[in-house]
Amino acid sequence: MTEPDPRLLPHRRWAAALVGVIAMLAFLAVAELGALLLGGAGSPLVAVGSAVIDLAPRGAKDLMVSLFGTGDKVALFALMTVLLVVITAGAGVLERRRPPFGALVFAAGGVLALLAVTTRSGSGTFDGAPTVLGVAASIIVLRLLLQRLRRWEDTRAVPTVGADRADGVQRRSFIGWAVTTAAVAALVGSASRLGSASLQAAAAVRRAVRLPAPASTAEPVPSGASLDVTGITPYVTPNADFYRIDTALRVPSIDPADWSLRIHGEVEETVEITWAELLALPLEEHMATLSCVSNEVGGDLIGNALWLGYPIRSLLARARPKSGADMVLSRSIDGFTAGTPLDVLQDDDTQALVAVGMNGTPLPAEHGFPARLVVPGLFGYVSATKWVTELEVTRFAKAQGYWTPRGWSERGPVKLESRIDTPSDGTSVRVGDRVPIAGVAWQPHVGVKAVQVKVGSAGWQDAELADSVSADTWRQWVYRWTAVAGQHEVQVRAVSADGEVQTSVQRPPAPNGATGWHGVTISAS
Ligand SMILES: Nc1nc2c(c(=O)[nH]1)N[C@H]1C(S)=C(S)[C@@H](COP(=O)(O)O)O[C@H]1N2
Ligand SMILES: [Mo]
Repeated sequence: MTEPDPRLLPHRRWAAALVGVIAMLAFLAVAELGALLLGGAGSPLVAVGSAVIDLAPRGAKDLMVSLFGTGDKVALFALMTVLLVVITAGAGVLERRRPPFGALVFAAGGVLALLAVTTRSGSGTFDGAPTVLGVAASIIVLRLLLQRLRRWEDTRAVPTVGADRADGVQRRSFIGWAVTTAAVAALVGSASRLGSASLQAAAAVRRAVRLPAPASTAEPVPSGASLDVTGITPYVTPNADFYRIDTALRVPSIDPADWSLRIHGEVEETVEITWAELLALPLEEHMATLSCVSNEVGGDLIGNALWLGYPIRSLLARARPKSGADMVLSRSIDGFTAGTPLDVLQDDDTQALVAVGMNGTPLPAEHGFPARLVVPGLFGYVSATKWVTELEVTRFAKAQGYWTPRGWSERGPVKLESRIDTPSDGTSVRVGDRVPIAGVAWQPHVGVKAVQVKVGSAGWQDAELADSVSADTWRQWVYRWTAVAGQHEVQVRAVSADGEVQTSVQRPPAPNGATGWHGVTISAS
C-alpha cells in the first residue's frame, strides 16, 4: 500500500465524503432510470429493500413493527438511507486516500444489489442491467469528482504566486461539478422512481381486472389447425411473443375506471360508454390474425390471437352514422389515429371488435389495455388502434389517419402472403433426409385454400395444409421434401380462397404492404 499523499489536506475529508454520497446518488439515478426503461423492473432500491425484509430475523421485524407500527417500511428505508450515506461517504474518503479501494466498495455494493435483483421472484433476463450501469456511473462520478477535488487541493498545497486565485477557480470548479451532479442525479432518480411506481400501480390495476365470460365463444380450435413440425410458428401467438408496433415512446397507462369510448362526429347520436358498461355488454370471442403493413416478405410483424370484445358495428348502430360518412377515425389516448372504411366496420360478416381481451387475459399494456380495435383483413395502421378512446365518424375526403400524410396509403387491406418458417435460410441437410419445409400463409378475411412450394427448378408442388379455423386467420402448411444433392432455392406461394395466386412481383412495404415470394436456400450433401 502506498503512503497517503502528503498534499492531502485533512479538512478536505468532508469533501471526499460528499463525493462518495454523490456517487451513490448517481448510482441510484442511473439504476432507477434503467428500471423505468425496463417497465418498472430491476430497481436495486426495491430489490435490496425486499431482500432485507425477507432476510431480517423474525425478532428484528417484530421490533421494527412494534417501534414504527405501519410506518415500518418508511423506517426501514430511512435506516437503509442512513447506512448507505455512512458507507458511501466512507468510500469517498477511502478512494481519496487509497484508490481504488473506494471504487471497490461501490463495486462490492453493486454485486450485493445485483444478487438481490436477480434472485427476486419473477426477475427477467435484463433486470440486472440497471444495477450494472448504476455501478459504472457511480465509479465514474466518484473518480471524476475526486479528480476535481485533487486539483483544488494541489493549488493549496503548492504555495506559488497567484495560488489564491487558482485556488478559487479550482474550488468553484469542484463545487460546481459536485452540485450539478448531485442535482441532476437527485432529479433523474426521483422522477424515475415515481415513474416506475406509477407503472407498477397500473400493472396492479390491470392484474385486478376480471373479464366476463364471452356471451358468444369462438369455435374451439381443431387439433388439425396445428401441424406437428418443429420450428413452425404456433397457430396461436402467445401474448408475450406477439409483435408490437406503435408510435408510443412510453406505453400509455390507463386506469379503466377513468376510461371511456366516445362515438361521435357525423352521427345522429353521440354515444359514450364506460369500462363497466362495455364489460356488461354481451362480448364475443373471435380468432383473428393481425399484421403490420411494414412487414417485409418473410418478416415476423404478424400474429394470431383470440380476441374478446364487443362488435364495433353494434356501437355504430347505436350512434347511427349519417349518410355521406364513409370513414371512422379511431383515436388513441396518445393521439395516434387510424382511418377505417365505415362499411367494413358495419359489415355483418366482418368481426370488427372493440377488444378488451387477448388470448384469455386482459389486453397487455403494450397491446392496448384497456381497449383496442381489431379488424380482420386490414393492416394495423388503418384499423387496430390501441388504447382507443374515440371513434369519430367522418369522411375520407375530410380526415386522415396518422400514417396517411406520412406516405402510406389511405386504405390498407392485408395482402395474400406466405412465409417459410423452417428450415431457416442457409440450412444444410444430408442427401436422402426427409426435410419438412413449413410455415404459415394468410389473407385475413379472405382465407387461404392452397399453398405451393417450389424447390430449385422443379415445378410447384402442393403443400399439405393444416385445418382452416376461419378465413380471418392464417394457416399452417408443410411440404415434406426428400433432400437431393445440391444447393436449392426454395420458394413458397399461396392461393387465396378467391383463387388469387400470390404474386411474385416484389414490392416494398410502403405505401400499402410488401409483396413477393419468400425464399430460403437449403443445401444437401
Ligand atoms: N395507439 C396506437 N395504436 C396503434 C398503433 C400506434 O402507433 N398507436 N400502431 C398500429 C399498427 S401500425 C399496428 S401494426 C398495430 C400493432 O398492434 P400490436 O402492437 O398489438 O401488434 O397497432 C396499431 N395500433
Ligand atoms: Mo403497423
